[in-house]
Amino acid sequence: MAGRTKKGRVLVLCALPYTNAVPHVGNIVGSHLPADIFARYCRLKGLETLFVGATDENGTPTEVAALELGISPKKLTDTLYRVHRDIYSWFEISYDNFSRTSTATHHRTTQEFFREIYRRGYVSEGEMRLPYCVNDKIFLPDRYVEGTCPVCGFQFARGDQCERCGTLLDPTQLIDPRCKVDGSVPVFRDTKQLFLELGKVQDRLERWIGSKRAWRSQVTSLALGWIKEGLKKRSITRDLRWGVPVPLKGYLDKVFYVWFDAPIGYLSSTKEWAESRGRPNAWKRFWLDKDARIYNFLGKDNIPFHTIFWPGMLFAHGGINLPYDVVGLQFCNYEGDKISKSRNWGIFCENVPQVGLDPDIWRYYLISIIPETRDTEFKWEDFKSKVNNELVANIGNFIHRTTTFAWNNFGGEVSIRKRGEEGKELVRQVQVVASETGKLLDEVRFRDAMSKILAIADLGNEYFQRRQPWKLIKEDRDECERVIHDCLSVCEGIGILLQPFLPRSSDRILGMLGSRDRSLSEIGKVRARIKLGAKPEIPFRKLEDSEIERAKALATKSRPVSDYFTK
Ligand code: B3M
Ligand code: ZN
Repeated sequence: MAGRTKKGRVLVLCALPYTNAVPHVGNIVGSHLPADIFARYCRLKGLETLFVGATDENGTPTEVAALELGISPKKLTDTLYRVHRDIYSWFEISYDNFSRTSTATHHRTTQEFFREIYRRGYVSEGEMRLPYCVNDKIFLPDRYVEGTCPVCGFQFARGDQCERCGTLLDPTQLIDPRCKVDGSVPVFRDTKQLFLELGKVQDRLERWIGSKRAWRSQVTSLALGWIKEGLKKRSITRDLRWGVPVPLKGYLDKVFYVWFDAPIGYLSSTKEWAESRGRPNAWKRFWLDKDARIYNFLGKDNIPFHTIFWPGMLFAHGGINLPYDVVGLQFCNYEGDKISKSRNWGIFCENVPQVGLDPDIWRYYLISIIPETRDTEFKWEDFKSKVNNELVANIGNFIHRTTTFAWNNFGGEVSIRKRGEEGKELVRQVQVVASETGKLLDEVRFRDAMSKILAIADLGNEYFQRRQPWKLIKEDRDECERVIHDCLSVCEGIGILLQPFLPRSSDRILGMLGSRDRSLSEIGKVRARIKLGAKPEIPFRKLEDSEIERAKALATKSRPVSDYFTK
């Protein structure tokens, strides 16, 4: 049922990346790519769809990275914003707006949001003991204090969260804390802060999460687990300079905690999109209208913030739509180990364009390793075999043999009066598999959905093989024309279904078939005449070992962030 109605409105959101690093392949498969496929699918289905994102530029991650590099936060974020934006656009991530949390609109939206939850009594004042580094002379951001997790004993737990057991932490809870910048032992100093009273929304959060039957079980169980422990108030301000200033007397020299303003970035980016379209109120269609569905895509380490903290903020504010689905993804490793920039282990996106492969080739392999339910792994051997054995040998081969046959034997134009019985049966099967593909995409299951498209190409290849058009052309030209027409209809269906996954290839294939801009509902529809739009070309080319070697040499070299700032 979910998402099958023809009319509807969908807002697709992808976790906002920090501007303290350049994205690696895990970031692409772990949020941007699945969010993009989903947004493209919703558009293809004819839903009113908006897909927005931004860079998460405030607070400690940026301030500390800038400190380490010896440059201003502004310089860092200006440069890295562009790097992020260009990488996502290279991978054809179809953001309708990709903004930044340093914009005036975002600052204003955050401050208004705060005023409202303050007015409604969800903010309290208090003292906090915060780690202060006497060497760097700053209060250390939570995640720049490291120590032993009081819950599971992990020795490298961060001050905001233990990466091993997922517990949300406060730096004071860490055993043996140390400053991540210079290793010194921080001193704890008292400072006045503002707190979000999460306890006041606990019941509502619990009921809300409990009602989410369609969420992935790992997301629901994580979220309910934290609620069971009891939600405590959480500080929403910091003693930093870089960020959104707190508009309250007594706190004017502080900024908001980055996890407070970052999710509001979803809202600000939508507002900016609306303003840029000259329809300043259009953001309300997605955030206030009850019919709109908001899908959040994010990595598993961001699940608590999207199932507890942000919804908690929304309950405190009232009137704004909560997420409809929180699609929490797992991690993607590289060749047997965790991706790590410092160990130079992984695929680093800044070099991927230089490799010279089409973005769709990357997308095809990356889709197969979207970490939907468990951690996955990037392996070059798989990259090559998936592309060559599936994309080239199955989908590509079927489209190529069909179109070249039509071109060579029928001048690229085939007509029929009526589909034959076997053709009808073939198309019926294709339609069944196509609707299964849609259902899987409704359930945000990308890998299974993609494999359904392979199944359609299998049906086509079997049909081509069985009907032997190369023999038929000599015996019964009309029947042969019907068979090729059937096969071209299947090619068209594949072209349409590929659109969310491999947008460029889909365009190219549909262009070749003379059938651009087809919608899902047109899959399998009889067209009396199919006229190819161009001389057939090989849709996908086989990858050579040398290309894999070259890709490996280039894409696995990480570039230090400091490189972007040295002349
Ligand atoms: N920037 C964490 C991250 O990049 C954080 C996400 C914010 S989403 C509102 O993993
Ligand atoms: Zn732990």
